[in-house]
Amino acid sequence: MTLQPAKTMGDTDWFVHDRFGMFIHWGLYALPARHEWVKSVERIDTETYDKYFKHFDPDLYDPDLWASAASEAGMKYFVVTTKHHEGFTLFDSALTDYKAPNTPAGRDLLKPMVEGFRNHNLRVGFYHSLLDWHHPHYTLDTHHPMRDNAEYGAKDAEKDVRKYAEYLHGQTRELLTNYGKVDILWYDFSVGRTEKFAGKGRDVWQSEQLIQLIRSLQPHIILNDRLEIDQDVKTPEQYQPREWVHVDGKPVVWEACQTFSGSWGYHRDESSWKSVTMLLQMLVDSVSKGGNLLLNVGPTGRGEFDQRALARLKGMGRWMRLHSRSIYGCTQAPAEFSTPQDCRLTYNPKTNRIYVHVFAWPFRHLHLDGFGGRVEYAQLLNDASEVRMLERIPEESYGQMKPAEKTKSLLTLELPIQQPDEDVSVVELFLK
Ligand code: H79
Repeated sequence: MTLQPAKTMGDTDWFVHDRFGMFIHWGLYALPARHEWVKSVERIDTETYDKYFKHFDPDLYDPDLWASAASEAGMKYFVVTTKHHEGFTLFDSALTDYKAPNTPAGRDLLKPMVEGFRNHNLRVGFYHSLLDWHHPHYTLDTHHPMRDNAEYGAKDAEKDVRKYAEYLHGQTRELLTNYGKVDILWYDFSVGRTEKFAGKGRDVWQSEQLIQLIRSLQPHIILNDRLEIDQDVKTPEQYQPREWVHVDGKPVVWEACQTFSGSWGYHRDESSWKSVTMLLQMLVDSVSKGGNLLLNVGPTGRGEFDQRALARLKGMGRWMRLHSRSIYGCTQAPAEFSTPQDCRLTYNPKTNRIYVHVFAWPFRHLHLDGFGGRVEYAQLLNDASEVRMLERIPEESYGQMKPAEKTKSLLTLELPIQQPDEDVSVVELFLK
């Protein structure tokens, strides 16, 4: 039996099939180019931060190029920051002046992006920050850039955070009304309380009413878990969970979000970029535990994916062209098949095939416990070359083990000495 999460309100059928999406973090923070949290980390006041608003001019922005890079990498959906914590919106909101149309960009940047990605058959998702370091009624909390500024903090008493909630609901209505069908809404995030500051969660966001509004506008939408009320998907951030994510003991739909290099916004000087192999292993690892991967790109202030991002997307696409069969429509393998050391298994229940992803290439033999008598045929996925199933394991052939000592459940494959694909090699097993 394969694990199957219980149905939720949103339509997750396509989501758990497609498995691989692109996150896009694009905002004013592309200009400082040293983390999307720069305003908070460096405690920059809004007046100073304004220089990025005045100079935001993405002259090379061409969403068709972004969408084709995503599509060629094998991604099937995208989620873009309509607003991040800094408060700046990429779209033409009637509720604020702090938006792309009022920068040198001079226009709604979201609309052409949605069109561009739809043209490439990618599903559409919006990330929207619950935090807002620009809104006049957003009070201080432990992450706010002005958290140490007593003079600024004194004004909190005059603020009405309910007005901020209205603004949040209003922008949500705009996003779900003016851009056609939206497949995913990805809020971020609820702030814990500290000794000095109150937290912000479902009471401040008015989460219940907000969810009602969302469902009334787009009932099928996939809504994440960060309004402090779980909905359709759990979202582990910057880590790979050890096993299928469970809530109250039950498996749920989940999606890991990961970066190329640590920062989500464009970061010029980061040197912690992951390799193509590591990124593919993260994708495989997610699917092997019944989850998705949402992999982030931070476009530059000129409106482009930089060369480091493009090179990795290309590398992933090269692999996906030959191996996507082990990703799309796949999930965790049934429990009776155990995962060999250094491997990840995925399983397609429709075709009844198991995919063995070999992360560290072994010397000639791959021993599969639980597979004995269950496999009709085995091949390498990249070139459909047969992988022979051994009747007798080497220990038997050399008389070091009597046939009776080998368990029936064991299947041994004979692999070539040379690893067939330098990224992640895959053996496709056709089950009986
Ligand atoms: O949008 C991306 C992040 O900016 C956002 N979620 C993803 C999708 C996020 N919000 N909060 N967090 C991530 C966790 C907070 C991390 C922090 Fe830090 C640690 C904030 C301050 C210390 C890392 C280092 C981020 C800024 C400095």
